[in-house]
Amino acid sequence: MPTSALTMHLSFLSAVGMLGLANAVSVAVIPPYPVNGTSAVQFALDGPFDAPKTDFFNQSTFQWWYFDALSEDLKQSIVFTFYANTAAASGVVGSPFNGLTLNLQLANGSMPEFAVPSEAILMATVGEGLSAIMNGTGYSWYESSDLSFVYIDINDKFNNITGSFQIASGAPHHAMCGPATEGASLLVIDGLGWANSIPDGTALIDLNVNGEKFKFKGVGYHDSNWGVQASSSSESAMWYWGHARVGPYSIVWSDVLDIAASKEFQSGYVAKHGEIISDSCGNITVRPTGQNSTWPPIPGQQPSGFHIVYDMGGNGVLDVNITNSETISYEPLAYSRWVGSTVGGIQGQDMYKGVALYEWEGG
Ligand SMILES: *[C@@H]1O[C@H](CO)[C@@H](O)[C@H](O)[C@H]1NC(C)=O
Ligand SMILES: *[C@@H]1O[C@H](CO)[C@@H](O)[C@H](O)[C@H]1NC(C)=O
Ligand SMILES: *[C@@H]1O[C@H](CO)[C@@H](O)[C@H](O)[C@H]1NC(C)=O
Ligand SMILES: *[C@@H]1O[C@H](CO)[C@@H](O)[C@H](O)[C@H]1NC(C)=O
Ligand SMILES: *[C@@H]1O[C@H](CO)[C@@H](O)[C@H](O)[C@H]1NC(C)=O
Ligand SMILES: *[C@@H]1O[C@H](CO)[C@@H](O)[C@H](O)[C@H]1NC(C)=O
Ligand SMILES: *[C@@H]1O[C@H](CO)[C@@H](O)[C@H](O)[C@H]1NC(C)=O
Ligand SMILES: CC(=O)N[C@H]1CO[C@H](CO)[C@@H](O)[C@@H]1O
Repeated sequence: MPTSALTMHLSFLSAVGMLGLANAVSVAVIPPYPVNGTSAVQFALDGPFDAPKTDFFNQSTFQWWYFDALSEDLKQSIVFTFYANTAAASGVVGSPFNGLTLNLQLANGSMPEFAVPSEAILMATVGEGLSAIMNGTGYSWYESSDLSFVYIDINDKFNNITGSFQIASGAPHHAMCGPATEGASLLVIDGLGWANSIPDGTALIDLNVNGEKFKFKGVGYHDSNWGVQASSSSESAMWYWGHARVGPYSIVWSDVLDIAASKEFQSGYVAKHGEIISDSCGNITVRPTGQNSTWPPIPGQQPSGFHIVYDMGGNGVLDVNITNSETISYEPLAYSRWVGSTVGGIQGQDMYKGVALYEWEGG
């Protein structure tokens, strides 16, 4: 592990210690089984942005840290999800408590998927950033204290995958409906939280997958979700979520429909040249397009793309169309994840092109 996150991590921690800044560091161990008791779960920003949002994980509390990247020709993509309490997070009974999944879209069109159970997760929060070792898996990550950089180190002996994944952020982190200030809401829907630490960035992927090179430079993204399973109305909700680039704009959306309550919760984010130009709730509408695009969606229907309209007040109306290029993950009636191309911009101004990675989740 020459450039492993662990090595960087330990040398960083000892450097911090020598500088007498040890109070900026907090360390946590998430055991590979639930802890009995009532967890204190955070849905408003209180402390380090990317830190675990519960004091411990009981049978029903969960969190995952998600990282993705796609190539600008839409032919390659990669998605990592690192889970604490996989069963509560995914609803898949019998899952290992801690674990990770890795989805690849290879240039030849095949889409291998890997799942690796983990022992304890060792975590250290420094500044706003979180670094972690998924013990016993060969996966670990290091994130800088200002969220400008993240590095995943892979030495996976089970699947014979080695190499690295990194993102240099190009767009500031944000809360659900505005800037990431103390106390800002991180609540997507009752029982589900969201912290978007890297809305857009330049990604470098350099892996060796069972002897084959998997290497590209593209667009990267990182966020985290957490929640309490039993109380979550996400059970009866469906959502559209995704991130895109179109010309100079970095865009992140989430448009959630609570089906039981018939209520829609929308969150939009746009940055340009590394500055947030709009970040709000209630002003962005995401709708499926093409032949099979009923809304609310009928499970099983596959639209051919999405139309996003975001009223940014004084900054104009962002209007973007996305056309699916490839379905990169699919669970019948429950979930689709795509990569696609974008066209759009601010109405009345220059129009641009770009790429996107996005999903529909049926709850
Ligand atoms: C947690 O609760 C379960 C069920 O009540 C019990 O079987 C288990 O021993 C408890 N675990 C601990 C560490 O106390
Ligand atoms: C876990 O903690 C949450 C509080 O955040 C509580 O609602 C839930 O009932 C607890 N689950 C168990 C199995 O104790
Ligand atoms: C694509 O490449 C992978 C890795 O080399 C290989 O395992 C797979 O069989 C290939 N798929 C196709 C459809 O050629
Ligand atoms: C993590 O793995 C290392 C190496 O196998 C082991 O020494 C250590 O005890 C493990 N830590 C935890 C908390 O499981
Ligand atoms: C793992 O991949 C390497 C190439 O990186 C190859 O030489 C080796 O045979 C593979 N090992 C197994 C067990 O497949
Ligand atoms: C749009 O966002 C602004 C700023 O967050 C907010 O004040 C306004 O109420 C929102 N409009 C709607 C229709 O929700
Ligand atoms: C997106 O498509 C809709 C029709 O589905 C069209 O009205 C709109 O102008 C398009 N926007 C852009 C930016 O192309
Ligand atoms: C899955 C699904 O709903 N497919 C439909 C998409 O639209 C075409 C044309 O209307 C139908 O023939 C498919 O059945």
